[in-house]
Amino acid sequence: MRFDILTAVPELLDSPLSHSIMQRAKDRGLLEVFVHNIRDYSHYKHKQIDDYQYGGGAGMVMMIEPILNCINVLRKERDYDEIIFLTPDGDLYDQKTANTLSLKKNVILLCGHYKGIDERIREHIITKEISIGSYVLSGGELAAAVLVDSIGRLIPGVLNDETSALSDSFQDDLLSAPVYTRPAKYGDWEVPAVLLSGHEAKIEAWRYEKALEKTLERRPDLLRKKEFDNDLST
Ligand code: 6GU
Repeated sequence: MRFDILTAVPELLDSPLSHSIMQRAKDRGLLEVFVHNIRDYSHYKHKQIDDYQYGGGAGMVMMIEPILNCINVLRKERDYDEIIFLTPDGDLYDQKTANTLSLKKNVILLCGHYKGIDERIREHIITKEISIGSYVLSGGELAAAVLVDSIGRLIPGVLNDETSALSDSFQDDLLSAPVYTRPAKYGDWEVPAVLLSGHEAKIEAWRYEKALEKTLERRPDLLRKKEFDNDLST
């Protein structure tokens, strides 16, 4: 899978996608990430990329031309399945969207900045608008990194144990059960006995119960969604 990320601040994306699982995915040739500086595609004086908004008001707006120049250079080389704009007023991102996007081949991520981008880019070029949560970031770069990470790890072969993505929180609309490692006893902090029992069925049942408990306590909305999804499939 290939991501092309368009940004006015490419430095923000240097590190988050170059370690751990993301770096391994790149090394294995399963994930490619290219970061493009929108400024390099500006033909205006001083490589200008934004301007005052029509109608007045505070905040600069990113202009059509540098963004479109960059996208057109990329589109000449390959077809893109999605051109996504990261914006706080986009559709709320979730695991289901990550799963869907992990099946795509070429995706452009456009990071907004300042007051926003010229609406005509959104109208005519963008295929999907995504927000990663109900709060405001200074720009779309951190959100783009969140997308690449959450989607990249779903590509077959990226995770070492193929099943581990399946037992992630949210993958089955349940939060994860607690986990423990050595030592079995740390002062008077003890690992639940069932996990030391070697009884696989009991361990599985315990984990499911704990996952249900935690979900009920912290995210009852996920259980209602799960019930609803089950009703639809029966
Ligand atoms: Cl995608 N961008 C910005 N600037 N803020 C956000 C966001 C995106 N998602 C949540 N807040």
